[in-house]
Amino acid sequence: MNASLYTKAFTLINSSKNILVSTHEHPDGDALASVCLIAEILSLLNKKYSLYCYDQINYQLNFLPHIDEFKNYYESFDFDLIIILDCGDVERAKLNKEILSRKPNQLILEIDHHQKMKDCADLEIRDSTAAATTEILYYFLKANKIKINKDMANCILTGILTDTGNFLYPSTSSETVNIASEMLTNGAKLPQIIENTWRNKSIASMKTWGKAMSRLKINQQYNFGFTILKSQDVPAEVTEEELEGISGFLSNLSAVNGIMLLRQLPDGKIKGSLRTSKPNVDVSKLARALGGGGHTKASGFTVEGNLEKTANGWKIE
Ligand SMILES: [Mn+2]
Repeated sequence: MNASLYTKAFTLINSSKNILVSTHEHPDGDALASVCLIAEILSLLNKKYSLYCYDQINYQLNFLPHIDEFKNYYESFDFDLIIILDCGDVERAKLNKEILSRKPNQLILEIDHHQKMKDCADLEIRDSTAAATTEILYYFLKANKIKINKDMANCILTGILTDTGNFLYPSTSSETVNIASEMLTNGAKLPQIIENTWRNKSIASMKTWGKAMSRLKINQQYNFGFTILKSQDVPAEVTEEELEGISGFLSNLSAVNGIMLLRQLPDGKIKGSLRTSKPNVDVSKLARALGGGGHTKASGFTVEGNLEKTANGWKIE
């Protein structure tokens, strides 16, 4: 990554007066930790800022700094800078159209590790080889000589651990592990992060995971694992966040090219999650062909339709 991009981004932040920071809908640990980290920097710079997320935050990440500042409405409309984190596409933040119509007096800065979908950012820092958006933010801090405090270290480690499934996914590089180690030295609390992001499953969610496991089938032609969850399989008390790890866990299946989880959403659409741990397989190609996106080893899509049982599996009708 070109270091001057990081300094350019910091100059942009420094010259802005009212900043909106946002991330994708249904935010995951990395998305929230990235926003909290930027909020920590902005508060140290005494900047006026707001944190926005389309969905309400029910993730158990109360140890992250500024997490209680998230709003799912706008307190102001005159932002001169919008920072979008962890989104392949600005649209995934689902910002109000009015918020985005203040050009030319408003700029968009995007920092992300997904593959680019389409974009309208004025300055983009994108590295699809990074394991987490917080990994990119680590380099941003270093390039701008910002001292990493305990709160920032917790944010960076949370993003890395949640987006790599605690270093299980192939996106984990030696840099990822080195950064995590440095964050521990800087005071990040590993046990607290693990308790709140991994050992946080309810009985209802474990049983839902079990349903997905018990339906697992292998498609012999593609040597691909498939399973489904119908909407009635998922009790109302099970959150999106609790369902998040299923596809990652399924990718532990040995000797397959990858896995696909199809899940019927309450609104009737079907969400597909693709994972692979094979070095030569790129599941994002399939996700993109189906209108989705993501990473080469972990990607997803959403399609209209219904899950119907067939003689030897399931199909989308
Ligand atoms: Mn991420």
